[in-house]
Amino acid sequence: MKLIMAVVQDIDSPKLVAELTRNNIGVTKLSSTGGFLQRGNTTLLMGVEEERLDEVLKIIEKICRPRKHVIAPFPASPGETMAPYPIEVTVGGATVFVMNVERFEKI
Ligand code: 2BA
Repeated sequence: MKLIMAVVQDIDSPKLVAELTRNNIGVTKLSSTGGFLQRGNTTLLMGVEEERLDEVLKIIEKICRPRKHVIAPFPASPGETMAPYPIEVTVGGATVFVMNVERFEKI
């Protein structure tokens, strides 16, 4: 069994959760915050049998779109001067981690 942890944009999360659930893939949704943008995003946990791993990754890829965000000038760290110009970053589609599950039980 594998544990998939996917960080996705909030805007993609309802559709993705619905599609995973429709396909009988168990999913837990956590509210999270990106360290760089300090904006809300969504982290999904999915425990899946190895045979279904590619299927789940394809669903994530189909639904999660990369989007550009322009961020206003901000200090790199407290006390530092502002970056002099806005920065454009591309967020997503999704940041996905796949981990081996040593043991899985529902008690
Ligand atoms: P954030 O940390 O808010 O990052 C949002 C986007 O900002 C990133 O998109 C990337 O395009 C850009 N970015 C991040 N760090 C940067 C830096 N030091 N310099 C310049 N640009 C930077 P994604 O790469 O698609 O990441 C989306 C979200 O996925 C991240 O939100 C974070 O919550 C998560 N994430 C990404 N890589 C991760 C990792 N290695 N471990 C844990 N979470 C990760």
